[in-house]
Amino acid sequence: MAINLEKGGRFNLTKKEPSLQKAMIGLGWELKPGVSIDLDASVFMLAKNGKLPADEFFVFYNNLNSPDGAIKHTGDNRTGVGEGDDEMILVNLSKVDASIDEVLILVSIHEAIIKNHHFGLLEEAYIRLVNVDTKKEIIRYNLGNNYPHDTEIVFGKLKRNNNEWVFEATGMGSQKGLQEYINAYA
Ligand SMILES: [Ca+2]
Ligand SMILES: [Ca+2]
Repeated sequence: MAINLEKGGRFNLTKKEPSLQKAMIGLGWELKPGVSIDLDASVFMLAKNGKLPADEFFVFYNNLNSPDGAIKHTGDNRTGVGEGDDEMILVNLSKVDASIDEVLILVSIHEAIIKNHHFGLLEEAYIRLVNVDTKKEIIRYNLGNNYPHDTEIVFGKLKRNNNEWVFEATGMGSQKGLQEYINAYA
């Protein structure tokens, strides 16, 4: 059984899943009837100063691999149609560059402002973390209906704590757009 995290909940992966090397972070969403929304998962790999060491450490649908080989985005899903994971990010924890302190996972809505789209139009959305080697689902965080007007959400973070990796279910919504995050972290 996976651990269900609540907003703000933390899970020490290194302590509780010591065998974990390769993780699959899956994002799934379902839409209310008659709605078509394109959600995009992006990853910001941040150094201690809270910035990207280089632009390439921003992994998204146009840059599918991080330079250290630790993060692989499996590609853009435009509709979210179907059950299960709609966008997936593969993380190899042992390859994360030593300068990286935090791996932040943001989910944003493509062309949200133009199309007047927001997370309130989603039936449900979740993030889950699976051990690739054992196929075991370790943690799951269901977003719930707490973001009716938001256009992007910091879903979760992997934080390096000395030599341990801790997953945090951040659940921080905003309405500023993906570009503002890029500006802040670049
Ligand atoms: Ca997408
Ligand atoms: Ca779906």
